[in-house]
Amino acid sequence: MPTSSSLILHHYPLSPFAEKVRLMLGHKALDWKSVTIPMVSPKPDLVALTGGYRRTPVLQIGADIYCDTALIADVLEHTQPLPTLYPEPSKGLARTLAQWADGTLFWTAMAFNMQPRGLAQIFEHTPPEAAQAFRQDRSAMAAGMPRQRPQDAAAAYKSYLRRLSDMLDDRPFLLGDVPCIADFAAYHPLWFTRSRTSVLAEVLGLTPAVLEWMDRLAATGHGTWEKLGAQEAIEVAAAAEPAALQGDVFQDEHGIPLGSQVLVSAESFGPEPTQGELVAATRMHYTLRRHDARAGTVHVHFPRIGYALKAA
Ligand SMILES: N[C@@H](CCC(=O)N[C@@H](CS)C(=O)NCC(=O)O)C(=O)O
Repeated sequence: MPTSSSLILHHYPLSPFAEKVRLMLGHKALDWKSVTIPMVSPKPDLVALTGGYRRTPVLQIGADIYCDTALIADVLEHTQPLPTLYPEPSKGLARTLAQWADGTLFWTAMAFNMQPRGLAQIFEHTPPEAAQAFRQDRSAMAAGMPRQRPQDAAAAYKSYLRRLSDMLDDRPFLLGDVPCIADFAAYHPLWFTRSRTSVLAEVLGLTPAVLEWMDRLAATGHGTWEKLGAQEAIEVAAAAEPAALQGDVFQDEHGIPLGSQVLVSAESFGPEPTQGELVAATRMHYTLRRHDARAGTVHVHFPRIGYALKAA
């Protein structure tokens, strides 16, 4: 069982999905270390750990590397079970609502946030090349994905905010008296509007109950953290052994046996695959074992939902 002080989050301040994890760390009052990663590729120090995956954030515990916030939430729950992110009796509902928020709500909010006025605010203090590099990097990541225009996104965003507001009519959090995974997932795209593209934040004023709910979640804080260098994080991995795998390591859906060289990649947005030996495919997660010249032997973990597994 990892101790909370061994948690290392690879992230950058502007990232909404990172804000989701920072708040979950606060919710569970955890201690963690913070490695700041670049906002755009190349990310050589991160990729030394992940073997290819470049999205943000990534959680490291020793030589175990956890990709995707849905998986990171499960790892935090295991590390510190209380307060739970999955209160009964609405665990299934909470996960399903969180998936909607991380997908539909996130992409709608970001299509709205990234309209020219929002982009101008994000990059107002940076050289024009930084904005250009960001646009190029993100359009390469989004190749093949449907693109929503800001005008269409604005209408959908307002509807989604009204739906969230309806849910908050008679309760402080989306599914009850305490926050659950759905609250953290629905919060982060709205946090971006409110704090990073605040020139557009009047849209949130239409639903005051949502703003009050955001204040309640923000009060959770980010737990206790200190900075760590990227090279030091790699040294932590190199000095550690991956944690032992749990018993039920194989649910085969692909006809690819354990021990095979495989590629795992996100189904959309950021197709860079990670290659390694498939050492576990549980009901919910894949684990790839790989060797890196700098990080040594690491286990890289992915959720099954949202990721494609192929023979290398
Ligand atoms: N499903 C992923 C989505 C992660 C994601 O799309 N993160 C954005 C930042 S908020 C990203 O990776 N952007 C490109 C980058 O940071 O390089 C998760 O839950 O972690």
